[in-house]
Amino acid sequence: MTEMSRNFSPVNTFCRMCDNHCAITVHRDVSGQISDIESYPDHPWNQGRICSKAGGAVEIVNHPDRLMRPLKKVGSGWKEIDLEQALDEIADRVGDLQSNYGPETMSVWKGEATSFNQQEDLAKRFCRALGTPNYLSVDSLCFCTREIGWSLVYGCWPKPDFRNSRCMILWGANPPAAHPPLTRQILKGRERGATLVVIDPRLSTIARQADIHVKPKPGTDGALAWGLAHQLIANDWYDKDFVKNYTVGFDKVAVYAKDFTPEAVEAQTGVPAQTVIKVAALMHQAGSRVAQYTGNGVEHYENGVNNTRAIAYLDALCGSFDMEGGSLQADGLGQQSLALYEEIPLQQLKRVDGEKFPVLHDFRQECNTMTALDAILTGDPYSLRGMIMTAANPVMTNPNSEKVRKALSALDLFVVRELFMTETAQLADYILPAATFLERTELYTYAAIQSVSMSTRVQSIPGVQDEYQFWHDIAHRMDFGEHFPWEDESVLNEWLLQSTDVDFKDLQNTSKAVQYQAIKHKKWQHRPLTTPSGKVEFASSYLVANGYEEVGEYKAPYYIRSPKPEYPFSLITGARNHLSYHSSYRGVGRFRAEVPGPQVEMHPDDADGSGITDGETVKLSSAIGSIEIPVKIVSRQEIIPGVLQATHGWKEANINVLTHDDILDPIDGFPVQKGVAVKVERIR
Ligand SMILES: Nc1nc2c(c(=O)[nH]1)N[C@H]1C(S)=C(S)[C@@H](COP(=O)(O)OP(=O)(O)OC[C@H]3O[C@@H](n4cnc5c(=O)[nH]c(N)nc54)[C@H](O)[C@@H]3O)O[C@H]1N2
Ligand SMILES: Nc1nc2c(c(=O)[nH]1)N[C@H]1C(S)=C(S)[C@@H](COP(=O)(O)OP(=O)(O)OC[C@H]3O[C@@H](n4cnc5c(=O)[nH]c(N)nc54)[C@H](O)[C@@H]3O)O[C@H]1N2
Ligand code: SF4
Ligand SMILES: [Mo]
Repeated sequence: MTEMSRNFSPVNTFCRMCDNHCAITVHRDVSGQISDIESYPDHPWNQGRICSKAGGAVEIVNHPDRLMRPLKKVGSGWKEIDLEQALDEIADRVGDLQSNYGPETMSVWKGEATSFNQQEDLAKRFCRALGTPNYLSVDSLCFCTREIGWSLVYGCWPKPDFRNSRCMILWGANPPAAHPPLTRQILKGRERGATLVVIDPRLSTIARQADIHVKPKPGTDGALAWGLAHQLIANDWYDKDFVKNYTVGFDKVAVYAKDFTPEAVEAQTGVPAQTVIKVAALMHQAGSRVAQYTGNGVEHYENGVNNTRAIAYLDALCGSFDMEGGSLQADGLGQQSLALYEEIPLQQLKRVDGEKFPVLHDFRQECNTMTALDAILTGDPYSLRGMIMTAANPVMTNPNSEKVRKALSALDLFVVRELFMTETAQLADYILPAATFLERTELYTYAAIQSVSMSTRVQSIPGVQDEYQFWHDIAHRMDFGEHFPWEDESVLNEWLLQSTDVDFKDLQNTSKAVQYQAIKHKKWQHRPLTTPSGKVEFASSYLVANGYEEVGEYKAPYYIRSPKPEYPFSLITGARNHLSYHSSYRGVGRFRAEVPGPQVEMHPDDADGSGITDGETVKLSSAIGSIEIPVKIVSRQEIIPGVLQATHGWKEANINVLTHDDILDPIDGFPVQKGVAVKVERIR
């Protein structure tokens, strides 16, 4: 960093290279171009630390391939057009489609790259105002299973208090790659003497630090959780007062857990019976200071919701729910609602996923993307003909890529808002250049510390719109401008905070946080939970009413339930790597230099068995499709034999060509993107 570049108005704001929203300071050079990113010292979430992804934003905002002008598909090529013309044409075509085929023929799809919360609610607002129930998003394969699983039990998704914990349990999560600020909390917990248990079929970065690394077969976490419940109950190690006074359905859980003896768990999961006994004893010794966290590794299986429920029960059994050192029932900011759920309920309109996933809809007010893509191709329950997509690249990230490509190509109108020309954008009729996070201002809430911050717009590029401006401009071209009355994002932010005690001015032009509510525990003593019974629900009458199991019963994943000899391996996909991010950031030179290309990790015994050598390109196939991909033979401890791993998002070897959009969790519709039954064939 030169002295010169430091002279030009550094801006304090937040990083959104991932969903952690770390506080940063952005520097600009003499010409005003963004030139460097540093950590900002004084924010309670990242505490003056940032990871090496943050600096990549400099390359992204200034990238020569960045889209700066709207593109319209003409024949098989692209024509640059003016923004005003593009917006006029899009608004006209949306209007025509809706007049011809009904309002529900349109859909909106929001991806991961603009975070959740505010941008999501804006997109939902647009959808409602447009009059269609077909809001689609990456959520239906990102975190809904975790949120729904925990919320079915507690009415919320509790946040682990690792710093004050005595026993920290990570299920299918690798925070050093995925959530660096969480890693620091885990390390703090360790420093203070907590035991770290990591449950993962692979030796992930965090597993290397674990006191106990438990390696279940993919998709069998539910059996393990039931095994731990069995131990806690059979040994009388559960919190009887809490269970008696604040829960419903314990008897049913006690009966169901009976079969999950340590030996039965070993048979299902491959985890030695002694390990199950040891982990349960550690939980017991930690009293109510057991902090659990579930990651993506429990999802992407067709049994994810019930497996998550089984894991969630353990908090209640340990008496650690909303306890210091256990988990926090975090209070929300209470900002104004943007999503128009009540104002425009749209109950008269049939959703494109019909009645298939009522639970997903009740909790998230959105439709399942896999089912929506099917509807485009089949016209069942009706034909979905239009889509506006932002911040997503589902050709690379949704399961069954070839079908995704086919479905999106079949749309009459497909509009994509993007930074770059992606595999998905290529299928669009219009591509609109989108603002990056450094060209927006938005609120970021940090639920675990009950705090809020607001990012600052560092620069604006003429013709490159932020999310709000785009929704606003289309709404005003159609007949629902009244739902987008705010002049710009900043005015919107001020409005959002009006229902809170937080002063907009306190958040302006700073990377500081304001705590909107002091942290308090044991709120269940005086406030009912938001579950139907107001208590912790071991058993769910709501699920029974929707046709599902009362307790979180364990079902083995499909590759175990109905094994096919021709597909002998179980493939995990998507384990995060520090410098790769789904399909994004592949164009960042400094990341590309450090991240190896696509590869499939394999145990040495599996490689020996087939004569495969390290680095050799093989053909990897599932019942859905095949790709060619180089093999990385890892060391013996790094993965369990019979299990493979490949990270998603590489166009050179797109692993989602293999994953299942046809085997879905019956409760929320999550697809099988992990534990995929595959075979490996040598090419040469
Ligand atoms: N650098 C980087 N950071 C990211 C992302 C990224 O792409 N790159 N993506 C962000 C997003 S959107 C998300 S959702 C989060 C995800 O964050 P995490 O949930 O922490 O995801 P991973 O780091 O992939 O860790 C998942 C772990 O689960 C393990 N696993 C796989 N199958 C199973 C199983 O059946 N049982 C168990 N117990 N473990 C299993 C995998 O081996 C892997 O180590 O990361 C976020 N952060
Ligand atoms: N096989 C397998 N597949 C997976 C996973 C897995 O573990 N295994 N994980 C799944 C998970 S958890 C997730 S969250 C999804 C993510 O799936 P997606 O939501 O499709 O995420 P990305 O691939 O990162 O695509 C985001 C796109 O947004 C663009 N973009 C970046 N910043 C902005 C912005 O500010 N505005 C706009 N408008 N666009 C922007 C980027 O250029 C990029 O093309 O992948 C899922 N897919
Ligand atoms: S963890 Fe890294 S990439 Fe994510 S917000 Fe923080 S600094 Fe940015
Ligand atoms: Mo995700």
